[in-house]
Amino acid sequence: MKLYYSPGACSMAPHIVAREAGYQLDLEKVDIPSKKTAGGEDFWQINPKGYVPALTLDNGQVLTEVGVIIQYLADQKPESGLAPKAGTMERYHLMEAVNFAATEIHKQIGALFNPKMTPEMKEVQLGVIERRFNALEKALEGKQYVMGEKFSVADAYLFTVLNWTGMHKIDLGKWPNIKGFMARVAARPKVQETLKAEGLIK
Ligand SMILES: N[C@@H](CCC(=O)N[C@@H](CS)C(=O)NCC(=O)O)C(=O)O
Repeated sequence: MKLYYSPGACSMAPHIVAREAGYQLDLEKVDIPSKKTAGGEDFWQINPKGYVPALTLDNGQVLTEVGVIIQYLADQKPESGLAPKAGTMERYHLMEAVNFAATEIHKQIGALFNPKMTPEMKEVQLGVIERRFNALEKALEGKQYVMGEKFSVADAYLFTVLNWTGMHKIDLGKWPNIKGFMARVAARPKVQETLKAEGLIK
């Protein structure tokens, strides 16, 4: 299997999950602006949507969308305990957290990367983000991770996209549960390995 990624982008979520689950993944870096891979491939041919992540399977199929790839990786290695069994109520709660990460955190913080965003729009966007963070702060109350005591694929996704707050000077000090969550996830050995492999830390 090969994961097409860009350092620190949302593709870091499947990268973390792969390491946590014990996969030996091939990694291929993508230059997002030029849509060229480090190996010289045209990334449009891999993922016609033009964005990372993309996972190529050993049978040649390509899987895209962070929320789907992370659940696929967990389901192929159920012993990793990174996602509850499909069909259980717990699994629906995991999917709820993954969907929240995708649409309410990933895409809301992601919008701030748009260089054409005006200061007025940025203010509106920061207001939306603040409301989503308030909700997440409550959801994390008294918990180690979003599903409770156990680390799951949803935590890998949330950690990855919340990690962008630093770049946008959003101070997490206002949300102590989120800040504590970030420190806990960052301290996990496989997360440290991932951050190093992507060149984000030494
Ligand atoms: N819906 C997609 C969004 C992926 C996405 O936003 N990827 C960003 C990096 S975090 C990207 O590659 N953007 C480049 C582009 O859209 O051209 C998913 O969940 O995988």
